[in-house]
Amino acid sequence: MRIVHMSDNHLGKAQFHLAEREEDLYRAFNQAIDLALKEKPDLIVHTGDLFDSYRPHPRAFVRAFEGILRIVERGIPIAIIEGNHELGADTIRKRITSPLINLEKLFSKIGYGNLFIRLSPGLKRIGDLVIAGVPYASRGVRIADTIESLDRKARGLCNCLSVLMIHQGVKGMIKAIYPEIDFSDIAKSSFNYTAMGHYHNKVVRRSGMRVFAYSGSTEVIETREISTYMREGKYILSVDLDRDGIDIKEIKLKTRPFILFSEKIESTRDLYMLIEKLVKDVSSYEIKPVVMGKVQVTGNLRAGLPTIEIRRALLEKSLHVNVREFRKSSEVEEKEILTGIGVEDLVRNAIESIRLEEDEKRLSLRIFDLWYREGKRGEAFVNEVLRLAEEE
Ligand SMILES: [Mn+2]
Repeated sequence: MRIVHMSDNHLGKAQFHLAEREEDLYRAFNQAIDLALKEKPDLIVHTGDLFDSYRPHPRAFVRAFEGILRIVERGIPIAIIEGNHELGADTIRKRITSPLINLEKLFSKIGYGNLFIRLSPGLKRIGDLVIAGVPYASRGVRIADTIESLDRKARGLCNCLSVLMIHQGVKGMIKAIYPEIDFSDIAKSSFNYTAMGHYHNKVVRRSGMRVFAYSGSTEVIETREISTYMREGKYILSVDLDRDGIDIKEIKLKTRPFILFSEKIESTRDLYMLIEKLVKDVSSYEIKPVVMGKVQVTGNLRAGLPTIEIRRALLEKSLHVNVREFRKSSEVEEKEILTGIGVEDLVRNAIESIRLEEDEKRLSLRIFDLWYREGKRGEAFVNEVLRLAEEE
């Protein structure tokens, strides 16, 4: 039995407000599907954040529909769960809504209701395989109980191989920026393969005969992914599931190159040496790269000169150039940029230091969570804040 695991396409996101980046994400999604189909899988599992927003632009919705149609038209089922990005408040109907519900209706209408499988949460038997899926649940909601109950039902259904799909930050699997559940919560279940979404870098962990894996996103979604992306790239996973064991093929996607740099500059000579190096680097790619960097200026170079000169030299051969200039090294800023960790603590400490009532502090943190961890922006953010205020 072969399944292909993919996740986190974030369709509709236009990184850096660039149409090209929106197209890049569609391209990566379609490439992932092409490569998945080549594997001739019995099933495709999608672990959430297909869309970047719970109210995606019709363009993103159509692209998603067209891509998934290519899967189901071949008679291949796709199982999917909601990620945090596709869950939001419908303030008129006073309920949580998701664009995956609309996709489900559409596929059902055109006769593919049996092949487009949304688990919310739920369980489904496909031949000799049982798949269970739990959509994203925010911190505080205990999903361990849901997993345990699905595990029990799966075992009751048949003596089959089984797959669990979740969209959570699992402590013990990732450098926990957002730990939401513990590894023990999933390890104590009996699923053969646990497919995970939410974390955008690939992580494959074996434990005896079982495998727990994040396939990672199909493109660079957040800038904090860049350094890992430059070393490893982006993937989908082709999983050969067998009674005797699990074989995993990591299939690399061909995605837009990124260049990340961090340099200290003392003189104009340093600056032009850096530019020369970057120009060479940028020119070595077939596809125009995105360049992100920071320069720490220590000498008496004119403020703004490095930024202007680097941009001018690279712009033609790059899709996007983002250079930040620092006069003094700021330890906090540096930490934040290098690791992406620490932001939550910084905000938490800041909120703690303000004279607020406990419930006000809690609400402030929840609002910060919505923005930082759950990725809610614009109207979605406002709707969620209104809902929270109503609850409190
Ligand atoms: Mn995601």
